Amino acid sequence: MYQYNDSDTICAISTAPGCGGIAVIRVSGPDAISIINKIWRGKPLSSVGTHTAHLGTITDPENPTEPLDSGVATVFRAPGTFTGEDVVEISVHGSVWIQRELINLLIRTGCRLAQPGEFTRRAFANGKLDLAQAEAVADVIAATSRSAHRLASSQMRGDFSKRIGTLREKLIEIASLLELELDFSEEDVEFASRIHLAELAKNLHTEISSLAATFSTGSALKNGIPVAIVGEPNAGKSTLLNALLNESRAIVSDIPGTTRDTVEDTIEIDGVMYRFIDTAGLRETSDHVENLGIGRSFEAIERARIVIWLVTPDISQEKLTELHTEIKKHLAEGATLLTVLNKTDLLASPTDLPHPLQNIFTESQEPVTTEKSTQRPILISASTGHNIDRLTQALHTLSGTNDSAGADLMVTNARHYEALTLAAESLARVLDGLRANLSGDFIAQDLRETIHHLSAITGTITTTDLLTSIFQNFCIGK
Ligand SMILES: Nc1nc2c(ncn2[C@@H]2O[C@H](COP(=O)(O)OP(=O)(O)OP(=O)(O)O)[C@@H](O)[C@H]2O)c(=O)[nH]1
Ligand SMILES: [Mg+2]
Repeated sequence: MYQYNDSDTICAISTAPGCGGIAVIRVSGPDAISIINKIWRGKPLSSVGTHTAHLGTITDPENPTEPLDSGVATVFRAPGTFTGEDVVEISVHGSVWIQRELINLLIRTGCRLAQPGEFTRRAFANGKLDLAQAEAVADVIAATSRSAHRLASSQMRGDFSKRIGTLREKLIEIASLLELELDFSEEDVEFASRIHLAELAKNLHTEISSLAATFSTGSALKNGIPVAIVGEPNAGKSTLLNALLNESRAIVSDIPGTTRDTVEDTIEIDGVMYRFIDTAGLRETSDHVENLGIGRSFEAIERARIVIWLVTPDISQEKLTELHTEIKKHLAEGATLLTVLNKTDLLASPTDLPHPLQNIFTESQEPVTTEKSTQRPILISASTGHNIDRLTQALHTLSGTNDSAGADLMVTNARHYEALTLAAESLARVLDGLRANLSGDFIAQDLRETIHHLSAITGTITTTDLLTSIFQNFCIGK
């Protein structure tokens, strides 16, 4: 169980586990400086200024003849520190043994081992960060692409919290107008016109809903956008996966039905992380294992935000229609189907398309569904690499990173999404109440609920259980 006592001085290894050039051990709490002073040979740290670094030797007072290591202690004095407490970071040689010995020595000298996320939890407790910012610290550490990093660092800086704060203030304003009306209800005075309040509430509802709607893109950017590559056996799906990843990840052969299971890998292209999923070719077969694989291909379509449907010049009209219908049946809401013609190197000229493809690529753009789609079909050759860059450009357009409207303000955290959805729901009831001219009591209650949900995002209102569940997912030392 997570025991939280903020009067303890805590310590933890803050660098990655294992052996590195340097390891950093972080100590935070009221006794941070005095504890380290006891094991420090060099300038007494009690007399040094804040944000200063000092070379010295770490020595166990019980074994004074054999120093543990030489290292650098950086002293940060409260309150201007990450946790808001006195903090000392000791950099030592990155030996696993030195790290372990130093931690043991610190514990013997009066520190306690930090719980996961406890440094950040203390930063939150001491008002250095609000809850959404604290959560973003973990996201910044976990970011594996430019877009994921951009979203997380903007949230860590407080842009998202500021937006939530503004929404909350506007709601409080409406609430106070309503409360005022309640206070004077006996005198039958209406301070704010209901029409005006409904107008305000409606605008806020739109704002909250559209913020919540950014979650699907936000979470895809944070975790990697799932892109399924589907099509008939031998269409070149595995060849395309390998071309996109720039490595020979999946087996390619001219035997239809080579890929039996889904093959997944991630890669960052132009700052966006994609999770490409190569699938078993779609066809009727009596092979049991292959059929299991085809079942997984449909699951991959259902999970994908973008589906690349790879077709080849020799596809028949019948097959084209049949597959199109089948794939669309499994397409998730809001997902995009991108039809791509492969093996164009086999065509005498790109305009030399067989009849059924003429239909799909010239007259009808139907397979390319959403308004975000690139309207022109993409003609590639997975084996020569021709136009793969056009395909990745199309993916970039579909990724949502180009949506300029507050691209950095996206919901990436499921907890925030849930809170925004609940806030939108209770605000919708406020709106209904205002329109139905219900008594101010009822409306004020739903309004308070809306404010509560927004407050939970930034942690203005919080519970120990919530904090525990958030911080226990952090790594130790953060
Ligand atoms: N000429 C030409 N051949 C290609 C191209 N892309 C793939 N091929 C060939 O087509 C055959 C099938 O390629 P794969 O990538 O294994 O096809 P797949 O869609 O993964 O097939 P399954 O796993 O069986 O569903 C191989 O012989 C590839 O070399 C292309 O752009 N042009
Ligand atoms: Mg394959």
